[in-house]
Amino acid sequence: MNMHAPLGGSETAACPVSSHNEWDPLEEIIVGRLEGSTIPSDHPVVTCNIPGMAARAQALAAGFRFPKFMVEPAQQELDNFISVLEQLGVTVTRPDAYNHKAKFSTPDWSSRGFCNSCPRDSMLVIGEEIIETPMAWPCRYFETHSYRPILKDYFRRGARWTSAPKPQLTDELFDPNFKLPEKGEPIRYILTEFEPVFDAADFFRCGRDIFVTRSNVTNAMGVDWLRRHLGEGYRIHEIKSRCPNPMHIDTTILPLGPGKVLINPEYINPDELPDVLKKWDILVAPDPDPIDDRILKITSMCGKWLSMNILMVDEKRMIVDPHHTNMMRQVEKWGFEPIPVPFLHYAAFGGAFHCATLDVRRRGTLESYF
Ligand code: ABU
Repeated sequence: MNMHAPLGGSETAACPVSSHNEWDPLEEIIVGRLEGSTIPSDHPVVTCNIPGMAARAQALAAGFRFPKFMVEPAQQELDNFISVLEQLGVTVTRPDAYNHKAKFSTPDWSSRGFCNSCPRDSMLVIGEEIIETPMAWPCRYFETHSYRPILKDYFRRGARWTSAPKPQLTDELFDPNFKLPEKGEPIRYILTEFEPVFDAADFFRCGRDIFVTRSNVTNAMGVDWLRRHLGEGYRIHEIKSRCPNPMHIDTTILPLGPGKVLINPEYINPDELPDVLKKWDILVAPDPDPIDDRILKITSMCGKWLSMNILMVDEKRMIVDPHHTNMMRQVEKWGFEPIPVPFLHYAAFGGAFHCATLDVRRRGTLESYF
């Protein structure tokens, strides 16, 4: 690995926001923050997606700050991750620290906040535009406020800045009879089609083609809103996932470069992929290495396939957790260069490398790969 190979260069785009896919050489990235993190609310749209033990523990402590024993090791991992990115020549931008415990309300409901550990969810970068997403978790309603200084700076320097319609998040959006599907039952979602909602992390970008999985935070109306907003220059393809509690595409399927897509064999049936993706090399993710540490197991907000939540630095180099030796070895066999960065404690705050970041600038142009 050449940690010091600079990724920037004389061809840097004039617009501070410019990113068309998940693999062009990375120039600037927003990395989340843990200060002020607050245990999310016990609203059904939250608890239906958190693994059993963590959901039960969190329901008891909703609205309290995350305890030090969870924050401190995750913070150390985050600091190291940032320093690796900087050594790779990437500009790292951070949101403001924010008091997520503060209570807020709309005319219909009130909540405390959550955290800004995962910028991947609340903002979607499409070329030179950055879109604040209409998120379905009430405790994330004002999450982008901690990024507003960054967004205003990008706007002043020429980026397009959009906010999707702010959802009402009233009871009509949530199916009161929702139950997670049992094995063999069809996948169903807690969301109705009352209004458009989506998290950016339910989408990935391959130039003019954008892929999405429906989930417990992204409904069909949300996908339609984005499709109509982006217009004819883009095609949005829906990917069918068998995940029983879907939330975010990046532990289900993720492109690693032009012509290469990593799939989770539990959730993706390659025969059911959109036709355009069937022409690509389908790289089947190896089994995740089990995590035996009891605390990590109990506190994780995520599933075992977080092993797939990697960040491409360019078409060859990727940031991977060294715990996931199966993944490290497999990607090497496929010709990639894994950069090991320990990050398991971050799962308690919602994700790993892809979730914890938002690649705002990658050196490259808008292409059609299909
Ligand atoms: N935020 C991505 C985590 C998804 C999962 O738990 O698999």
